[in-house]
Amino acid sequence: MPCAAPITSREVVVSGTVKRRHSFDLCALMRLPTQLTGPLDVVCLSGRKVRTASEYKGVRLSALLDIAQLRLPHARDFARAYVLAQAADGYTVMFSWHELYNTPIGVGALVVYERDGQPLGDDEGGIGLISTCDLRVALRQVRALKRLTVHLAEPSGL
Ligand SMILES: Nc1nc2c(c(=O)[nH]1)N[C@H]1C(S)=C(S)[C@@H](COP(=O)(O)O)O[C@H]1N2
Ligand SMILES: [Mo]
Repeated sequence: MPCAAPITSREVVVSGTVKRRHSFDLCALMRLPTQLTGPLDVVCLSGRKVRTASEYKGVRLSALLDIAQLRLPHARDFARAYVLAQAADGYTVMFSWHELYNTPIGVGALVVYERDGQPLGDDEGGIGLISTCDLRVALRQVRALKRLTVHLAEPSGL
């Protein structure tokens, strides 16, 4: 029986409510300022340890958003902006603008392409995402990151 191909990503598209839709392949990511995580336990909500890594290398998620630039009807609308990070298998996690730009979470939210000095292979998803300041890192660790889509939450209409 043939093996299923692993889900993998070689390019991340930033779209949605942005001024300039942008796609970043590995070369484009590697040209941006890099950030290293330091040692990290990747733990799921259940407490199960998925892996221990001595270091991931990547670029800040907010750096990609800065390049694409949010498209805001009113300046204050950043307060209701959020980003969906989506994987090749449909796995989706969310970051709010405030988390990324107004809390320490943003400093540790990285689009990653290397672990422990080795490129993330196709069997490990290629390009991924990790949020190192989360309490349980495995959940917002996205394998095979394909899309970052910016949205604006609907105001209440009051
Ligand atoms: N693309 C993708 N990423 C994912 C998931 C998934 O189903 N698909 N599951 C998450 C959960 S719940 C866990 S525990 C970890 C498992 O890590 P691993 O798939 O890198 O081993 O991946 C996270 N990232
Ligand atoms: Mo998990």
